[in-house]
Amino acid sequence: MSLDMIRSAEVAAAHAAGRPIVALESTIITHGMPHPQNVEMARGVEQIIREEGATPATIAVLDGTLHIGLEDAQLIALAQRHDAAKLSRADMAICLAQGGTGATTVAATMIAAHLAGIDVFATGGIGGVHRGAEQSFDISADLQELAQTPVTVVAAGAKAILDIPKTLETLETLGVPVIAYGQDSLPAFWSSASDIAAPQRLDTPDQIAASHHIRAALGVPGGQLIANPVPHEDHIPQDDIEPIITQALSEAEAQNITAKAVTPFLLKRIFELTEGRSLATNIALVRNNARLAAQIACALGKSSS
Ligand code: PSU
Ligand code: MN
Repeated sequence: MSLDMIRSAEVAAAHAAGRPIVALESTIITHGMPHPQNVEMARGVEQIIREEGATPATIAVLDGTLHIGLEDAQLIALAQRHDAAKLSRADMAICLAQGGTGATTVAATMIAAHLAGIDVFATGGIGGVHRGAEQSFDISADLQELAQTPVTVVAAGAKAILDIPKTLETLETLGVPVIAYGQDSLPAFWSSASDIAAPQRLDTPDQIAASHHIRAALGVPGGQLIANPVPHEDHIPQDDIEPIITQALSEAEAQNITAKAVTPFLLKRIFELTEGRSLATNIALVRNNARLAAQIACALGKSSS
């Protein structure tokens, strides 16, 4: 059985011409940010990718069809829905089979991007090992996906609500390269630096494109995680954000928030507790990641033949 996959007009034209394309996820739109900032972010990010000479492909499941690139009206409608499912690796086929509508997480977006021949994907922060995972066993499927699907993911590191050292250890076990862009320290989502040294460092889009190609030539499965620091003028120091994360985590525990609801709950509470500062930084870091992802996609195009 073949899968019905619809490319937006813009993505179809870029695909036919072999031009660089950058995938974008949709869970960040439906579950990561409030309306209307979510749709402003999504459209702004697409525009940055175009300005860098690549084509944006926001990925989602709409009424049982996998969309690679959304038309503007579809993006606007999705951003207003409150009933879109959060689709990870385990959920996507069921949503498609049932004719449902859902937004793709990092894991599901990687699967769809690879299927559509897209090598690079920009997001905010990946999911990872949650704090207290030794009790809850809550480890995002994003990590396993990075180990098996060959897409280069540009993020501002793992979301700082997570246990960053355990997330790094897990990625190391899975053989996923964690590459800080242009600095030695691992970025920590809202904060441009942390006291954790990044396992790897690269300084140019060309180097990242080269290592993407060499991994494929070596026959090593899986992707690479590019940890791109948020610009310093938009960053929130770790000392400012950490007490707020701690408070949001204790509220989540008191309210018995579990499984897929944890990340959206924490992002929303941190947004409220910082009076919007965390959201402004989240938007800034996604925009910064989109720019780098587009540069990597262009570099991959130059070096593919
Ligand atoms: N980046 C953001 N905001 C988000 C996400 C990423 O800036 O909301 C989403 C991604 O879709 C990621 C998901 O895959 O959060 C992780 O969810 P979980 O922890 O339930 O695996
Ligand atoms: Mn989880």
